Amino acid sequence: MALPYNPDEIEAKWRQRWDASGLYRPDVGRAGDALFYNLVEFPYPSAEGLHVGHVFRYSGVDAYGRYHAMRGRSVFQPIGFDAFGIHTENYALRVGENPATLTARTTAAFRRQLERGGFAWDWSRTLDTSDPAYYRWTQWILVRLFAAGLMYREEAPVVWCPSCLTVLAREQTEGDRCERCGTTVTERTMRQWFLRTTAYAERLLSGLDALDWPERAKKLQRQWIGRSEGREIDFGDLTVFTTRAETLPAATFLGVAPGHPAAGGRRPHPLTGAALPVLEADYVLASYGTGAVMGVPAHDERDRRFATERGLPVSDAPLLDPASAGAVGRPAVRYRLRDWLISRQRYWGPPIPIVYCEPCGPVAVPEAELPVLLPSLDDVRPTGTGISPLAAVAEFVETRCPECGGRGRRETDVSDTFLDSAWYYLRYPSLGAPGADRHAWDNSLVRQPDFYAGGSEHVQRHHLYARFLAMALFDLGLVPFDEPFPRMRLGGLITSAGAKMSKSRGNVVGPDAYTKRHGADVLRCALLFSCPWKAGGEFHDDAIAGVERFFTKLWNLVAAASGNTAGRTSGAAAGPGRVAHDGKPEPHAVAWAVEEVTAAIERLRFNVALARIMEATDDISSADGLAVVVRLLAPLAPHLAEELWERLGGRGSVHRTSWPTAHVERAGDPDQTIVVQVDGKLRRRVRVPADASDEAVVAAAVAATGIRAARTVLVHGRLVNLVTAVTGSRP
Ligand code: ANZ
Ligand code: ZN
Repeated sequence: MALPYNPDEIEAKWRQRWDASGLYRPDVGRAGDALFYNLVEFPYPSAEGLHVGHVFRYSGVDAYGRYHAMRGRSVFQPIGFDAFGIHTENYALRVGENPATLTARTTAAFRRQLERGGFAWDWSRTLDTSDPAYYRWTQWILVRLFAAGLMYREEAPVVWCPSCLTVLAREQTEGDRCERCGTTVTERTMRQWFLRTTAYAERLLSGLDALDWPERAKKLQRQWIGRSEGREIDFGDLTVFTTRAETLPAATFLGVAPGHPAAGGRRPHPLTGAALPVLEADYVLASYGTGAVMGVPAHDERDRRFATERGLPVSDAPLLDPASAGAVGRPAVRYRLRDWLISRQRYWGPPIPIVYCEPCGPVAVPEAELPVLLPSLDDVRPTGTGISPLAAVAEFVETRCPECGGRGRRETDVSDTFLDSAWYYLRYPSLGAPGADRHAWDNSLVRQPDFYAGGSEHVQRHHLYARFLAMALFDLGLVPFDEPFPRMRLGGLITSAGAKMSKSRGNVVGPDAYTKRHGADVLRCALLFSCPWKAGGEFHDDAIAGVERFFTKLWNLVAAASGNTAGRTSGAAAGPGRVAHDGKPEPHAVAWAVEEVTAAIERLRFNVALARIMEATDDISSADGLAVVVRLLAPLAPHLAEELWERLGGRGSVHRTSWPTAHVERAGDPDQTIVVQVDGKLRRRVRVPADASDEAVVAAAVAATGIRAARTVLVHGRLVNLVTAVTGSRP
């Protein structure tokens, strides 16, 4: 079914009006507490355009922002481009193009699609991490961290991707594979730059409790930080870390990481004096604990396997009792978290702003000399030698030492792209204000996003790095808060043909064909209708037809109600006071819709919101009722809602109207909605007469759930909790 309107025409018209009226350019400095900083992770322009997964994520975030605007907030919703980094560079290498020219093209394509989607982005405050005006400040952050001792260079065993030809941070592996390309990584010992994330391990962990984040995100970060309480026990000069000190009497060997200097020797047991062999074992990680373990084959599975392979003895010596186990060695806390390795032997990133000088050592580039510009280069391919292609550019490498003025050589590695994105949210609010080019951010404008929408794949990378950096910058007195994202939700992924979209699978679906044929509103709603925003799921073309049917019906209802029958009309009866087909007077359908849609949007359940709007529209046909429906639809289908609002005689932009409240719309409603919980978890809502007795409310709740409760908790007029078992509480 075709739409009764031309989406290209109508959507372009409204976008122009929004732009001309500055609807999405709030006065960040003056808004005060009314400001609602609505942030979503910005895209990597590492393809020719967006895919519908982006549109899905952004449609939800945009609907949420627009909803808050109608609730009276001054919504600031910026977007930019995470253009530097391996993502984009790998794509450039694959298509045989220079990353600089490629990025210019892909960024423009992304921007065009982001504009066409009808999102409320504030384009007066956008950024691109590969722009010198931006990465100057990424480098400035490194200079500050270096001065504070939070950035250091060290030779260490590091993760190497043999396909990306660079070292990686441990967060950027999945199991033993490169997060980017899926290649199995190897380990190399190299001299590299690190940021001291481990200095913040305890704060990163304890700070999680106060964050309004999904529990699964907190859990993932906790696991990644991996706090472990145990003891350090000395075997002569070799110290091991153990979480099972009581097994010490049964230790029959010492395991060390491959390459450990103590390998091949012997160390006497601290209790028995026996000389235990020190053996290299693959399962002992150099970078965890002390890099050495006591092998207790009788109690540890990996030790048992190793002992069996090597013909080592198994001892069943009795364990220490807890009291004496607490006397051996020293208490020790260890974290799985490692310092953040930020060196990349690649081209497309901000050069690490360090100069090496014989007498002075590594010296930071003075702040006034930033940015250290990335030189243009014809052959940007990674060398694989552990040295960045920038080393080939003599004019870049050779410089003067900022300290003594003597001969210096620049660092030729660039920094990790996750550093670019670890601070971008600090800069957005300051953009467009005077002096934006003179600082990374303005402390009178900087603020935490009120809402952050991310992806679960970033919890142990981007979200962790951003938290570390906020803490470090706070300690340096550079920002007024030490958590970046106090309130965060994770969006699900759109799948296509049952799988996550990827170029290698060939199942990437772009938005353009849909927007061209059906318009942005139809695509937004079809995506949001396909699956829950937080869970994600499969996008089916059927959703397009369903949304078009609904838009057509609503269009015709509005045409009929506004007395304009020029368009296609369904001939539906119009006018206030119409009684809906189930016998409920229309105002109740309106009040119900307001309640349901509000609750759904608050919970980011946009599929439910749309379904409720559709259901309610079956019972609504008056101009007043439809005006409420159009306002409820405005966050989800922003162009169509404007058009219908205008046709209904509404004044100004529908996006500047206030969100309908059930309280007002409910006037005269003889029913009330009761939330039904089972053991404290929301299960249903039931409608009961406003004057129903408590017994009748409980009976309705029991009937709706089929649950026989051991006990019920009733909040008059609002909620029934059916408790099925008595747990945790004493009688
Ligand atoms: C003796 C022992 C006996 C252990 C036993 C376990 C069970 P988490 O909880 O992850 O901290 N370990 C210590 N350092 C290691 C390293 N660098 N590489 C690999 N394994 C290492 O685990 C701590 C336990 O992991 C330690 O306690 C140690 O083995 C091992 F029945 O010591 B245990
Ligand atoms: Zn790789």
